[in-house]
Amino acid sequence: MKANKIIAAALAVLTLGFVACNPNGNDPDQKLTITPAQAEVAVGATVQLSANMDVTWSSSDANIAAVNDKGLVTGNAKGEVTITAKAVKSNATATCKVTVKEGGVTPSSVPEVNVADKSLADWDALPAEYVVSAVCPDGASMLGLKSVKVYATEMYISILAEPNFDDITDFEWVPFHVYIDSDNSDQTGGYGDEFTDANADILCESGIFAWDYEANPNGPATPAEAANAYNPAVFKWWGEVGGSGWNWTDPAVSHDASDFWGAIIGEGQLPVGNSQFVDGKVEIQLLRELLGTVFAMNDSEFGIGFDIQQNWNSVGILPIGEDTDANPGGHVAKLKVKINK
Ligand SMILES: [Ca+2]
Ligand SMILES: [Ca+2]
Repeated sequence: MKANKIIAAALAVLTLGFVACNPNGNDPDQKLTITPAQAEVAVGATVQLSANMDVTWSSSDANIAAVNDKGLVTGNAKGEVTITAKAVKSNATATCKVTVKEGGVTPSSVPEVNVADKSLADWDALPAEYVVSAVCPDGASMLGLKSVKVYATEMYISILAEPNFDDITDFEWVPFHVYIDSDNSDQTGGYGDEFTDANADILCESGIFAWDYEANPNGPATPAEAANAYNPAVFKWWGEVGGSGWNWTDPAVSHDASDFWGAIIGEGQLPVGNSQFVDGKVEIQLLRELLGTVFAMNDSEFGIGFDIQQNWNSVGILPIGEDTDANPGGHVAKLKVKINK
């Protein structure tokens, strides 16, 4: 696929550029992240932060919000603080902006998925009417994705994806693409290559598995060893409405190669997403609130679809139907997700 070759070329160029200053390459396993990336708490209430490694926690102003050694933040007075996590084994730091609101603010009753708990039980507790699923039929043209579930709130898009490890065997870099019709409109967006509705406005691109060369010089023994933080580069559709192919960037920002890293943020910069690998599945959370600072977002419903790649070729698409003479490729429209709020 042409788009993949261009992405691969851009990756190769950027990899060369980064080698000199980053001996670890682009290995996101080494990157400290906090979940959630930002939070709100009422005076007298608490909110739990999590980090993806052992850290110490500190607050920029404990009079406004204090944090304990487990990442539990307590709101003390109206205001804003920065909570900093510092990695025990390195000097890496990551921050979370916490806004404390005055008492009387009722804590949101909307449940969120937790992508730092090494558990999928939280999915069972979500309101079923807001959880959308797709399962790959046996007769599909591509079997690399067994199933996905999607759940969205005003803050997050949460995704549970199950790769098919018969098709995913080379863990050097396994791209997982998320295509979002953010405004729920066929009058904007494009990319009809893998779905019948060519209306995607946003493309999120990152790997869900990447081989950590330092930890596993001979290659990962298991998918868990290759599991990779999903912090995507985010691209905007700028081809013709309803078009196909590689038209993902923002010409209003720039035309140069650096823009291939996305319309708003790129890999390894501001956290857009987070993820964990549990029981053969990948739990991903995208910060919908942050996407909304750049993209038009429908506030009640949106469309979403996915592909997974092996050696830069798509081997799985969801949703997908059976591959038939009437519908070669079995392409279908993206899933529709209602936002719980
Ligand atoms: Ca979970
Ligand atoms: Ca659209």
